[in-house]
Amino acid sequence: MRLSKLVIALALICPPMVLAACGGGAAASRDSGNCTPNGAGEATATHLIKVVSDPTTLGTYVPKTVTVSAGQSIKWTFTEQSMQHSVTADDGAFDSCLQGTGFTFTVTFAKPGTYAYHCSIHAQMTGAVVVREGGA
Ligand SMILES: [Cu+2]
Repeated sequence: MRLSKLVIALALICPPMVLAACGGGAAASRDSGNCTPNGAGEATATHLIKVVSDPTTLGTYVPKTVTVSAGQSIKWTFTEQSMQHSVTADDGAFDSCLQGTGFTFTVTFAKPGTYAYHCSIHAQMTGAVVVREGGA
């Protein structure tokens, strides 16, 4: 009886949005489903993209399109305060999975081409990376 009352008290103290923090969950990434991040590296990024809130589309990438040279890296920084988003390549080449504020995700683009990506839960959130031939 005592234990169940304690659990109920904790549930009342912790609103759903911060329940994970209250519960002491250490995981940096709280994925929905069975998503496993892939494609990330530790390279020093030459280009930065912010993942931010947007009144119309819930979230957006700033800037939405970035052009880099082959071999360069992009770092996405999640600054959204109210909900999680992902950086998910349309072809599956990279996927941050759903992440919250403070998460960063760096991808190195070795081959020229256009890499479209989106947020896995907000279809209206889209972006693209255009990779040109690397300079000598
Ligand atoms: Cu999103």
